[in-house]
Amino acid sequence: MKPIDPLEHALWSRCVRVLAANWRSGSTVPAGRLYPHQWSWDSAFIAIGLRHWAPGRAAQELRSLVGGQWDDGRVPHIVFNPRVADDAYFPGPAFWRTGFRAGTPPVETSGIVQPPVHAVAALRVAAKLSGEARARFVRSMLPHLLAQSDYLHRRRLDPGTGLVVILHPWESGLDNSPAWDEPLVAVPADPALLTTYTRRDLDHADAADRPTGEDYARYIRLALAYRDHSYDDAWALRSAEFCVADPAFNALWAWSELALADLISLAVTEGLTNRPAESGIAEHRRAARQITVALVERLWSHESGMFHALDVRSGRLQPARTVGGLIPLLLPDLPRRIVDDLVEAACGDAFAVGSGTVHGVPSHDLTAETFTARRYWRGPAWVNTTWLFIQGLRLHGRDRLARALRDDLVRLTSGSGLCEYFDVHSGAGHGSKDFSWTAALMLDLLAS
Ligand code: 9WN
Repeated sequence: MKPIDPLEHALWSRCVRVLAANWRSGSTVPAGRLYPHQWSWDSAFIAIGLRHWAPGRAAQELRSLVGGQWDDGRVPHIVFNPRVADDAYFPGPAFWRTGFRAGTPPVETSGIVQPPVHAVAALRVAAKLSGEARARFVRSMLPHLLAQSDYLHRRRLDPGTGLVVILHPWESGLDNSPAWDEPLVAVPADPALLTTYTRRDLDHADAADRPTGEDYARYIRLALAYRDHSYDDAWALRSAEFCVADPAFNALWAWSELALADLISLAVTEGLTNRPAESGIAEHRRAARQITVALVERLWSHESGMFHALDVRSGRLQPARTVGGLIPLLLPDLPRRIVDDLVEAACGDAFAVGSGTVHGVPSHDLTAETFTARRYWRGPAWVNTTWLFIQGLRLHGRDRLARALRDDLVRLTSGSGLCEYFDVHSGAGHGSKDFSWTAALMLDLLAS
């Protein structure tokens, strides 16, 4: 599996070294100092890469994450490591106080979720395991993944759109994306909150790269309100100040529903479950189709030729063009003309993919006033979102562009290191160095 090309071979070894260094007896931290716990969608990406080098570890990674699942099925966005000091990361366990709520696991976790990429990861990890190890892994993961899917359907679905909503920008994984700017105007930013709490991210990263103090004041307010209503989703769907249907989250949910159907099918074929084959498989495939239809009906914009976030409170489709609006390319049931438009939007002025003038897929519209070269999700390219877009390109037979993006990422990370994100023009790395999902997904691209 190791590449033969010397540049790719060297990159492979570097990725393995980063993943080995960020492993903490049972799971991987996204970055040693900035993110010293286990994060939800990070672990899915990490497992997708780890399976090429250490499939047993990839299985452990996912099992460790679902050890933090709540009784209602939510997979929390952080599973805290009890051996790490509470104030090493903000907000830590003392802020979320999930231990006081019924139905939470013995480990401390946060109370919000992140995009559900886990069934996709589990399916790919299962394919790398064999014999008893594979049987044990599939048997142990399936109930957790079904419960996660059930949670999203039962507790997070907005009946008006047929899409799930995010209740906090952190739930998107694209934290300070300009797609949330308008919905966040409705959330008062109280600077006094930042005198009560201390941000830890600024101890390890440049303030110019990270979300602003005002962003954080809003993040804290939203998290406190959810926490103080015992993480009750019925309350949140009615009353939370931030309630958004995000195209990326929903596309990843539909993608996971398809993977879940395939995982059930595998379990049935290999005699690992007593579930009646047809019911589960057909149900999850149908769910994926329904989500795709809802995405097209509710979040597609003819003008921009891409998907946009919907502020459920105001009913307004958000004008910002962001990478999240390109991620639905992952879905196989998209109408052909939408696939064509999405690829055209990615290759146009706003994202310039494939033009040779930018690296990866920019996280935000290059032509927008709100574009910034280095601030987190407001411009820079990230390896995970670029990797997701590559998966969509491959699915729809756009192999030449997929290959060009892959080769660009290989050159970029070989030159700038396995950083958290990159300036799309200069290629300079920002955020954390030795970032786990960058290393893991580069392993996956090198293996493909
Ligand atoms: C808040 C861990 C996480 C990623 C997110 C990324 C960033 C956290 C933060 O780091 O978010 O969850 O402190 O900024 O935005 O996508 O999962 O790598």
